[in-house]
Amino acid sequence: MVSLGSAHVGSPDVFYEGKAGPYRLFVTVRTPPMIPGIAQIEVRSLDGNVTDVRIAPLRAVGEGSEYAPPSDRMERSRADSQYFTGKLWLMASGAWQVRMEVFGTQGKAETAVPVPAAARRTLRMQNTTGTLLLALMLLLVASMIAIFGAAARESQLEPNTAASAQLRRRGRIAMTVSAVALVAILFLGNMWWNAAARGRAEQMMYKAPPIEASLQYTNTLVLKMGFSSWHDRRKDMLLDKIIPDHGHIMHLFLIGLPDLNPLYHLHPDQMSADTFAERLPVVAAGNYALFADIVRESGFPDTMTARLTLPNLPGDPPAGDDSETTVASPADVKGSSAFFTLPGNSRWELSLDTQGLRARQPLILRFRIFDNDGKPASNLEPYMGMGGHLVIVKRDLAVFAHVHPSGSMPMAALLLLEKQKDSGSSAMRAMPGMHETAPAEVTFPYGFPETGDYRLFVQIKRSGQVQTGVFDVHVGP
Ligand SMILES: [Cu+2]
Repeated sequence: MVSLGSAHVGSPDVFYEGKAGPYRLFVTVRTPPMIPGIAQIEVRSLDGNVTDVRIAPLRAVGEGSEYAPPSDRMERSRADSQYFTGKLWLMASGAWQVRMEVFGTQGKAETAVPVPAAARRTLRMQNTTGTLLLALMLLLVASMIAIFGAAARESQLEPNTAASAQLRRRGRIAMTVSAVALVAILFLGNMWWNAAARGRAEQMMYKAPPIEASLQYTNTLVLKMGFSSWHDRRKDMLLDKIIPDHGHIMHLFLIGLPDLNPLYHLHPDQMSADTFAERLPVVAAGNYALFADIVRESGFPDTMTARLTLPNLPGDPPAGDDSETTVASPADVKGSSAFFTLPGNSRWELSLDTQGLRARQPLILRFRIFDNDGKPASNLEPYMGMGGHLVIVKRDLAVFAHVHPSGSMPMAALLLLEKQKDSGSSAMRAMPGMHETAPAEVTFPYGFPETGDYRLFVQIKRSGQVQTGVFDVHVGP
């Protein structure tokens, strides 16, 4: 399986919803596919009157996180005064932050959004540049052939005498030999260049570390991380150590294939630097796609992927933060809302701000939880410190994202930035994502990266029990 994105799989943009002082912001950072490259930033103020936003890129941790470069002023939309756009250069791969100063009628406020930067592809040479360079190369080659020819034919000629037939022949031979030699040099040079570019691209282009899964002692899943040259080159950026993200060193998702049913959300323990293990709960035999989320000390996230075939396994039902869900009838989202019914006690509504979903469009996914009698649920509890967790999988597995009420970045990365600030002004404290006004509501900011069919698994906790709502959505162009 190929993993394309960084924070997740195939979902490289960052979506954040949170407070900067008195202002509530929805921030989208479209990360550049090439590094160095330009990140596109969109800020929407959801409440309060914002007049000006200034942004600056900084490293997430280390020396580079302490000295902010001069900030850039974001452009305010003429049509929508609470919408701002801007661009920032990200000069190297790794964990970055976009620091924001927000000005408005309620004064100045600050916040920061973590942004993982990683090259996903290389830029092709522009056609005009390529044509120009090809023409220059041909001119150079033709000139060199002419020089070799002239040297062989005329270098020993007396002034004012014409070259003899024999000298002319010598000239032609020199031209032929030099032409063959030059073509050979160009051919071999091209081969060397391509090999060097490939090797370099392999090191520069982000790749999640490979992970190997095996079953030991009947039902213990052992995961061993492999070597990734991309990460190895970035040891200087504190990328090797793994830190817990919302209470767990790893979030492991097993998704049944081919129908994306069932879903296991597990939390293996770290046995050594590169080995994780989890005693599996009772598992039905089948093929599974495995997604393992970890966060590095710098706040840089990795989602490692593998395939796994499991036999019927005995075991206990999942306990604690672990959960399992097998859904017979997921809700099909048409238009702007859909209902999902969980046997027994609850009815979930997904409502969208828009009619239908479009690729790359930032939006807030809003889930409301009701009791059977139609009243808003009153027994929601934080689940791993937050109002909810959302797992997004594209049918063809090209996209996987693990999103939270604060956004698509790892919560551990958000906390790192939070710690850098001294004051309590920021609002990443609103991390739980449980809305005070509507306690039975959980929201997630996100943008689907491409068109296609997706499944959403929303996980919340009610009276000590983890529940999962399942919604199928179609994202149009
Ligand atoms: Cu989570």
